[in-house]
Amino acid sequence: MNMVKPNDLNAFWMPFTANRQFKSAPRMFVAADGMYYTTSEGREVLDGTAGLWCCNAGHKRPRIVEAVQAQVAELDYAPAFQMGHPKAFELANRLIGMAPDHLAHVFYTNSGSESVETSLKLALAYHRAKGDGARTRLIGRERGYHGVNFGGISVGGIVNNRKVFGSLLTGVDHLPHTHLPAQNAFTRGQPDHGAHLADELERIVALHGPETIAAVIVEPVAGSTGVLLPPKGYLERLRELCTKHGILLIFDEVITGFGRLGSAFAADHFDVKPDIMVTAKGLTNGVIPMGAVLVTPEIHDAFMHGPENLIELFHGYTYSGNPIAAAAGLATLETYREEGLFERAAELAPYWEDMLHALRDCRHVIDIRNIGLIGAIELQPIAGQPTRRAFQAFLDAYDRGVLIRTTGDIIALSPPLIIEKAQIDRIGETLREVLTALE
Ligand code: PXG
Repeated sequence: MNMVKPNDLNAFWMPFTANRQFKSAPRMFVAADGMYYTTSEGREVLDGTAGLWCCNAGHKRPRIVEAVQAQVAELDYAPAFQMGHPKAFELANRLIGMAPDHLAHVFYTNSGSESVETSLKLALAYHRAKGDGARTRLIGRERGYHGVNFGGISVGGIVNNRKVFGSLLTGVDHLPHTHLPAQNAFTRGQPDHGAHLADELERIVALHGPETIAAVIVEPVAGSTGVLLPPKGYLERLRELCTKHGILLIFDEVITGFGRLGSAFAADHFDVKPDIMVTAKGLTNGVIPMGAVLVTPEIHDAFMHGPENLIELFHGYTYSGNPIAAAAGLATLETYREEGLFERAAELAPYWEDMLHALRDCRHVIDIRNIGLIGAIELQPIAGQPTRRAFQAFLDAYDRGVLIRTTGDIIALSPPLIIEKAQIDRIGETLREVLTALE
């Protein structure tokens, strides 16, 4: 038997992490409260990223803590197939109550990745249920992030997430990304240029024939790829074209959902109606894994045929609608409502925008982008060493007590919606110090 010390870091192969770098100088969080993490050395670190875009109400929120504690003591697990428990239904109703009016049914998953797979499978099965089974093609977008499972990386467009994993799904095509720095750099909010990129869908439709295309999936605001905002008019145009050609439009709202843009969902913010909405993360404030896919009555009802005692959709997870996740979800939505956190995000957004754009004169900065409580600062990469400069900024900010995220040479920020103005100032001051000292 291998003798492994309890504090040996070797056994855990960490996800999306520079494992060898981490294990040579570990960064460990041992507690969290409100806007702050506590490190294993007892240092406080201001959370500029809501964990990984998920703790929208901040940390250790009493209502959520109590709900999870009570639920685990009352009903720990109920079979997800052919059995139910009340909170999963209650949460579905709450979700439908806060979602755009045209969405009426909820399918539960355990993560953003599973929500994406579920949405793609639903799109294919829906067309087939309607007798339109030739619609099998899925359209994603360059630089899109839709989680890490095979469907998601197939429609996704982040090269490193795809290239070593084989041939992926067949029958997938991609829209161009919408990042046009030459025209749009340093735009506050949605950029003016690029709506025409949605018309590329016409080209893809012409190439394959509209009757072969099941769905288009996009992030309303692309997060993981480094915060790319939809140009003005772009999402509206995509919606028009999908409707025109009988293609389902899927919004992946894993990061834009639950208040990040200052409204419940990006679909509300942009006033564009997707046929399917993919969510996770902020649904439970990151406390328990859970995702939810919201669909229209048309999609749901297309399956509700045939003998009543037969299963209508052969899809689901052991933990779909898990009681503890459902309890966490209910308490989370109640926390958002009670504290008016989505409105708070909308109110803070201009202050947030000013903090970010004040960094324009800092060294290395080549673009700044923002919307709601999301921000991105793009740095000039060090020649021949992409990602190195931003990663150093991440380490330096952490040493100075502020948690940021980096992707490529882009600093991405997405603080909990409970952030105070003084904490926004602190993020700005810390970034200025970091960028000034950065090689
Ligand atoms: N879709 C979108 C749009 C996402 O942003 C997923 C799907 C997958 O969710 P899961 O729960 O399977 O991880 C995501 C996840 C970052 C970062 O810092 C972003 C994500 C995850 C981790 C880090 O950009 N997004």
